[in-house]
Amino acid sequence: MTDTTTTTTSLNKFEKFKAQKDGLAIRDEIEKFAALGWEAMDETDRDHRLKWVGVFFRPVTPGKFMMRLRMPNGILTSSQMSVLAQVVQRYGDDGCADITTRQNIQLRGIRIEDLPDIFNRFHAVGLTTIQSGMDNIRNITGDPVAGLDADELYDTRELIQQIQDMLTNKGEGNPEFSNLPRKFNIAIAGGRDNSVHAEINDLAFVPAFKEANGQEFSKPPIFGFNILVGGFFSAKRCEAAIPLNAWVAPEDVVAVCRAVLEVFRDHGPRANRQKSRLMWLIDEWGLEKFRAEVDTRLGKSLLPAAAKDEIDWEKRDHIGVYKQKQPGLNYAGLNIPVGRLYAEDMFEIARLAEVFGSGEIRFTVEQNIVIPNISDSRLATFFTEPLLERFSINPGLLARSLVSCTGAQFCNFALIETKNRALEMIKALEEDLIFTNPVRIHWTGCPNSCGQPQVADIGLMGTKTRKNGKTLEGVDIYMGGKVGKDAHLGTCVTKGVPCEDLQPLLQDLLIKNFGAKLKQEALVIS
Ligand code: SRM
Ligand code: SF4
Repeated sequence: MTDTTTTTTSLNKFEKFKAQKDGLAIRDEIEKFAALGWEAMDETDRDHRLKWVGVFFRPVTPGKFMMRLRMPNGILTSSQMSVLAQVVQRYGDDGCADITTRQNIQLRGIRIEDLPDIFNRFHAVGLTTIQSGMDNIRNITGDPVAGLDADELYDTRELIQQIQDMLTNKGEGNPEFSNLPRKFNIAIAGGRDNSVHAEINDLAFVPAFKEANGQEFSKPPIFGFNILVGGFFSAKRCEAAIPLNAWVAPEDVVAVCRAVLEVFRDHGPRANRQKSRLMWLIDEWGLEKFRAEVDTRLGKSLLPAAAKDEIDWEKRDHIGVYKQKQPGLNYAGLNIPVGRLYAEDMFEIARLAEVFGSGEIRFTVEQNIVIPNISDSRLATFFTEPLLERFSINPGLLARSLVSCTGAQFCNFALIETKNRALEMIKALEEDLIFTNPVRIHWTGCPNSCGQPQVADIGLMGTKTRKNGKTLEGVDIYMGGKVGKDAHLGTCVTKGVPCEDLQPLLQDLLIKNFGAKLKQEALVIS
């Protein structure tokens, strides 16, 4: 039976331009655009279709583009990092990079005339930006300590690479998945602490053991994943992912991703972009029909979910130095304030990874980095590296958990400036208060929620607010986000606080709800 959802509804303007020319067609036009220059380009190509190759026109800084990479499982090599550094270095003060909330990196200041050269350089070191924006599948997140953590249940690295290779045709571009109804997020958790925020992805896999079937009780339980579907944030609606009531063995995960995406691609609602994410299709069909359609595409029935999953730890932030499962080796988590890097930083990180580790670098969804494979004997020298003064392995308890989206500096959706404001606020709060535990504060510049305020202890979402007859930058405050075991989303508790009045209010919240103490009081008591 053919579903009529996509054929009977009218198309929005995005669907129209996608139908006129597939975004991936842009791959063959880069040389032409480079010669033409950004001002003479067709606007739809420039503002939208370039995102299919990860190139984002920035109306805030016209002519200076952003490039979004793909970093499966958040892993890159020191030579890749050096190439990224070289690219931003050529733009002087305009060039910088941001580690993103999807374990990924974005470069800034990019000139369109340089794209052919940049793509050649990326190709030479195995980097790709393909299908990283617009109606494509975003960077696939995995455990940042996959393969290093003695307690891990599954090393997510290879599986995530396989999924990316399937979805992007090994980074060259895959027209099968270049016209989804909307963006799509996939995550795989490999440990017990849900390091990927599984609950906020359209499709997520969480570790779960399944009893061997009826006749085989004597056999040990089999490792696999329970599947979650439909998690997403948008300006109009935010939902945690729900169980699909299905379990999958690791060897079938790639096929399940393909099946779910085919269903979404062919049946997902396309009329209204505010109602196009996967959950809207699940709402329309009901979970049973959705699951049955996935089974059909898969060519077999998914097994029912395992009775429980294995997420039973609090979420770790990996900041600091930790023993690896490999004897004599350690990984170091460095705090990168709000994920912002400059060329010199990137060269230095690449050097540290080469000199002290194995040349590998990893990103976390908290916008920090991990350098693995540092031997015990090299640790003492590693600790003396000047870069650790800026990118600390032992930062303040607010600084270590701070996350911020791009905000008004580069993003035209932003209602407020975020990154610099977030840093200044943390500095001021840490000056006045003493903390006993980290408090996770996430800033996001608008209701699109790229900075995930709903997963934070305190989430700050940019808004415009009024005070004394004036319109000011303000925030809506979210609280109650729980990550790791029993993850659930926080909700809005206060609306429209002017940014200029925020510091005392946050101070109060931190004292009342998170055990912070005023430094002066602590001194008097002691
Ligand atoms: Fe996002 C759009 C930045 C993670 C929800 N996001 C944008 C754009 C592309 C808008 C634009 O063109 O300016 C932002 C680019 C600004 C810039 O110059 O950097 C942008 N999003 C980001 C990043 C860089 C935030 C960060 O500082 O880390 C993250 C990049 C991730 C990556 O590597 O791919 C980023 N965005 C997210 C997340 C978090 C996540 O995935 O865990 C979300 C919420 C989760 C979700 O998508 O369900 C998110 N971004 C959005 C939305 C709302 C989606 C919706 O369904 O309505 C938009 C707007 C849109 O797509 O229409 C958006
Ligand atoms: Fe831009 Fe809004 Fe996303 Fe921040 S949350 S990066 S301001 S779209």
